[in-house]
Amino acid sequence: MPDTNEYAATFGFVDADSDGRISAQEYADLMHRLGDTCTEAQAERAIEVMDQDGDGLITLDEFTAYMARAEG
Ligand SMILES: [Ca+2]
Ligand SMILES: [Ca+2]
Repeated sequence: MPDTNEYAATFGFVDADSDGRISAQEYADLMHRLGDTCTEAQAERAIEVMDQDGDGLITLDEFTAYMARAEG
């Protein structure tokens, strides 16, 4: 059973404007805050990988599903 509360906390950290969705811009901003370089194209690619309904935004459900898969 994955720890969904932990995923929710991480999601909230990335979701800077707290609208319940992670955009490519928010992802890129996070990478920059972490001291990583991340181009807009790289951020969009990362979002694409997690995005299940193709709206270009990551919901908590999509994020949790991705994290659960990533952790096997
Ligand atoms: Ca957001
Ligand atoms: Ca989506």
